[in-house]
Amino acid sequence: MSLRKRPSLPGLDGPAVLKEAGRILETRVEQPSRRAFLRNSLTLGGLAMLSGCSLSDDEHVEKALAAVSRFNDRVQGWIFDPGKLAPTYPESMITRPFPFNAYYGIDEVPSVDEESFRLEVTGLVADKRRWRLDELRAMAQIDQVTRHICVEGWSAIGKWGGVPFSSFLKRVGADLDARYVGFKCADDYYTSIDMPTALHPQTILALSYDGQTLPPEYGFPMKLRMPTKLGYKNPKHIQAIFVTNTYPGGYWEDQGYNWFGGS
Ligand SMILES: Nc1nc2c(c(=O)[nH]1)N[C@H]1C(S)=C(S)[C@@H](COP(=O)(O)O)O[C@H]1N2
Ligand SMILES: [Mo]
Repeated sequence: MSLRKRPSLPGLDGPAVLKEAGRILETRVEQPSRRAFLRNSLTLGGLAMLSGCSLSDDEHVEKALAAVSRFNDRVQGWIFDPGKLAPTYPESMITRPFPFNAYYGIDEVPSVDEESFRLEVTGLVADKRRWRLDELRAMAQIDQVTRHICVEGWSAIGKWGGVPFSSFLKRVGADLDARYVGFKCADDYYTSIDMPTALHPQTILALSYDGQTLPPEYGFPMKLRMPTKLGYKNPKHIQAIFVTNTYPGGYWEDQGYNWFGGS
């Protein structure tokens, strides 16, 4: 890492401090106390301050950011409490109209044909049968009013209904000890989540929005709705679900967004 020393902090060997900080943080990850560990959570600014250096060129800043992001994934995965529920709201607080967002405009929303649609389920699952939409609708449904938070600076409250994702994973005989569940979407979007979040009681394979069939712009035929994760982790237009131990990444995650993406 090329680091420019700050003249105001003489006597500090930046690279050595950085290396030492990294070593301490790595060992802390393995320690049992999550609370103690949280106090040592790190930001890039903190890293630069700690080292008495300014991160000077873009490539090295990128590398440092990627390292901090991977580190934060581990912290977030570690402190995620599978029993803790995200807030829910009364229906009177639903945001109307609910905002649309995608990496393209609303005129390019994919149209999926209900009759020919089959959900693909692959990877570490016992039953790789494809699912018709009405078969999913025949499973027990729940609904919830929760807040969707987008990193682009808006949030909105909506009501989604569908199959608890944990029921679906159990039904297809998924390996619940696998690390990841990945999603491929009709618009080429893709993302993946950790298994503890997949099994969280508020994670639903959503088939409806506000009591009606999920409209095209909000993700027909189905989206994964997780109030414990930021907007970009909630895939719309899901076509394929796979269970894997190989890190699948994601559309925004591969461009630098934090993979865990907790909200
Ligand atoms: N298939 C697909 N899913 C996606 C996206 C997308 O572009 N394509 N965008 C994500 C982002 S960044 C957000 S904020 C939400 C927006 O969901 P909404 O249109 O229901 O508000 O969808 C997420 N899921
Ligand atoms: Mo978003």
